[in-house]
Amino acid sequence: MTHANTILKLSGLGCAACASKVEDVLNSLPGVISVSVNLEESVASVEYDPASVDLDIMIAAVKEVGYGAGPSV
Ligand SMILES: [Cu+2]
Repeated sequence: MTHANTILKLSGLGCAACASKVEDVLNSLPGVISVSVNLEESVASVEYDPASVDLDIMIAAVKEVGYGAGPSV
């Protein structure tokens, strides 16, 4: 399994509960290996298997739980 890392820019996070909601939904995606959300910077750092999951899937999953997400660049 190959590993890749990406940073997602998040929006709409109000508190630590929002951050853990985003963390949970990303962690639930097949192919996501680890997730770390930084609430102050509103970013999620994701380690994943690019054969199983991609940025579009992650962004859609975050939007589904009510927050904004996009690529960091
Ligand atoms: Cu919150």
